[in-house]
Amino acid sequence: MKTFYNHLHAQHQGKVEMFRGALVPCFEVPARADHVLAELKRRQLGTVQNPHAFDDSALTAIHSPRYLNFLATAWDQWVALDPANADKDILPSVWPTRTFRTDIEPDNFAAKVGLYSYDAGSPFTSGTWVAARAGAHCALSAAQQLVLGDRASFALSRPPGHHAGMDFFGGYCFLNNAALAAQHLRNAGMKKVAVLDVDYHHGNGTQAIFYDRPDVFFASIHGDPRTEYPFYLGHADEKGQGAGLGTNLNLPLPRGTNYATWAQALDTALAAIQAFGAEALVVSLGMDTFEGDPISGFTLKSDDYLRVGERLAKAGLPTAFVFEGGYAVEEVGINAVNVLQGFTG
Ligand code: SP5
Ligand code: ZN
Repeated sequence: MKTFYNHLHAQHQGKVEMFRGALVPCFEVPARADHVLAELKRRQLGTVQNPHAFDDSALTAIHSPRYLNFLATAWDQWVALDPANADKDILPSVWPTRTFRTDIEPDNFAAKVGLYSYDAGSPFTSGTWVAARAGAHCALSAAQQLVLGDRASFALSRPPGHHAGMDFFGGYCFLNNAALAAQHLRNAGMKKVAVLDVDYHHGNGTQAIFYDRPDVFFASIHGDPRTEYPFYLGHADEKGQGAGLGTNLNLPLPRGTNYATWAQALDTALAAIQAFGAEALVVSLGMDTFEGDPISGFTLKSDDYLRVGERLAKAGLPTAFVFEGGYAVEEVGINAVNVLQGFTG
């Protein structure tokens, strides 16, 4: 299995995020990817290479031009406000909620940041655009590897992607890597593809991007949004709309869910993906279902991830894994590589 990795991920290094009225150290740190890379090398699981180059137009297949333009210029706009801003991250503080207009991009920078985001937990830093773009290229390269005929591939990228929508960031995510990978497979001629999101948090961005699409099935197993982030999407009654009705499957589970129950949901999701007739699978591989995760509530153990990989392999589909969340930094490498090892056998 080929892994696509770019050291530029480390350019995205947030300082603090908003939590309960205080600024706390970021959970989504560069060391997460470093641990996965080290474990891949330690176990000699496949090869690691740099992503291929892609034109920025590859990104407009999923994201809006005005959002991409914002991401590309946000840091310079921020520092132009005040040179002292260079020492601080950008954190949104104002948002357009119901009854506000979102069709006009404000000139005010803080208002722009709010237009393109939905939480105060996702700092935008000096290196966020460079890292996110390189990460997206990892995901596109992993998808391309399936087009070339490989059984599996891995995008070891950060920041993660599944909370990012067509034109917004949030949940530590800026570009939706899994959606970009799925769209790349479609553009390459695969008629039906599926995204399976096993991150602890519902992949609201991915769901929204494909919600009315009949050609991309989205399935997600996650903490119940009534209590878990991202709160406002991810309920079981969200089934898709229009031509996409029936191509969205949410399997919310309560805090405290163990592997036995979680694995039943995984079988349900894989059966639906088979019934849909997907030709390839993109897995949003979040490792925050782990019992030791500091911000999540499931109780999966490290060995369980070997079984997860085995179950995914049984679906028999070409599979691109895309790294998402997982904040138990010391264990995230072992857990992620266990999935890949379980898959490859
Ligand atoms: C990709 C991904 O996993 N994003 C998750 C974003 C979660 N953001 C909200 C985090 C809330 C932090 N709660 C801290 C609890 C400390 N006890
Ligand atoms: Zn997550």
